[in-house]
Amino acid sequence: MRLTINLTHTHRHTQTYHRTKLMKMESWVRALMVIGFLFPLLVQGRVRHYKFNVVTKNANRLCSSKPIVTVNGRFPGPTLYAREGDNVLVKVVNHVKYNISIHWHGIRQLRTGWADGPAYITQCPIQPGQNYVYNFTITGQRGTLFWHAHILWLRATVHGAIVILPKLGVPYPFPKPHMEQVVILGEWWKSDTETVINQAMKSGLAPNISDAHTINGHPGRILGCQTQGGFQLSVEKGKSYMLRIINAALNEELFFKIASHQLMVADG
Ligand SMILES: *[C@@H]1O[C@H](CO)[C@@H](O)[C@H](O)[C@H]1NC(C)=O
Ligand SMILES: *[C@@H]1O[C@H](CO)[C@@H](O)[C@H](O)[C@H]1NC(C)=O
Ligand SMILES: *[C@@H]1O[C@H](CO)[C@@H](O)[C@H](O)[C@H]1NC(C)=O
Ligand SMILES: [Cu+2]
Repeated sequence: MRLTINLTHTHRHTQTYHRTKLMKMESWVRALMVIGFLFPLLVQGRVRHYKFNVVTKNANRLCSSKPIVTVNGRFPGPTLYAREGDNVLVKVVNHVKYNISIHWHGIRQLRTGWADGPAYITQCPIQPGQNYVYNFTITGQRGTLFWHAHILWLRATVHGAIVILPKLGVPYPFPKPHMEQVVILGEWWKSDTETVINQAMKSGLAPNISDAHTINGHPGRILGCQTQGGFQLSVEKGKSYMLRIINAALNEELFFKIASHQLMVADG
C-alpha cells in the first residue's frame, strides 16, 4: 500500500510572483464586472453543460495492460466544476458494451430524483448506444463530492471529482489557499474488474483484493517495473494548499497523511 504524495519544494522569486498575481487579479475582476453587467442572471446561478462519453481505453499499470471503462478516455474522469446554485446538465453517452448509470455522490437531488443515478432504483441504466441527460441544481451545498458509475463494478474506473465553489463573491470559510488540487484515491486490479466481481458473485466468497492503490490514477513506483511513477504536486514552502481528497476505492476505508506536514480539515 503506497499512499504518499511526493512533495517537492520550489522557491520562486517573490517579487515577480506578487506582480503576476496582482495582474491576474485585475483582469479577473475586470472580466467579472463585464460579465456581471451583461448577464445579471449569472449571479443567480448558471447552467453548466458537460458531455460524458463512456468509452473503453487501454490502460497500463503495474507492468500489465487491460481495457478499462472510462469517461472521455480519462482515469480518473473529468472534474465537474459548478457553483452553488448552478444548474448542471450532463449528457452521458454510452459507447461501451455495458449498461451504465452515473451517480452524483452526495448531491442532494431536490425534486430531481430521476437524476440521482443508481441503476434500477431511480432509472433504467443507459444501454449501449443510448444516452441520458442528468439535470439537477446544486442547492445549499459546496465543497468536494464525486461522481461514479452506479452499476456493476464500473465505478472502479468510472469516477471523478465534483468541485462545488461558493456562490460568486462568497469566500471560503477559511483563509484562501494558495492553490487547490483534487486528490482521488482509488484501487487498481490487474484483472478485469467485472470478472473479479462476477467471480465473487458465483463463488459467494469475498472479491479478490486489489493489486494497488492509486493517487489520481498513479500506483507509484513498483520494484522491477517501469511505470509512469507516482502523482506529484510541486509546492512552495510556507504556502497553504487545499487538497480535495476523495476516496474512490470500491469498498475500503483509506487514511491519508503527508509525511512531515500538518493537515487541517477545512471542510467536512
Ligand atoms: C440493460 O438495461 C436494460 C434496461 O435499461 C435492461 O432491460 C437489460 O436487461 C440490461 N442488460 C443487462 C445485460 O443487464
Ligand atoms: C432541467 O430541469 C429544469 C426543471 O427542473 C427544467 O426547467 C429545464 O428545462 C431542464 N433542462 C433541460 C435541458 O432539460
Ligand atoms: C482471484 O484470486 C484467485 C486466487 O489468487 C485467482 O485464482 C483468480 O484468478 C483471481 N481472479 C481474478 C478475476 O483475477
Ligand atoms: Cu456513490
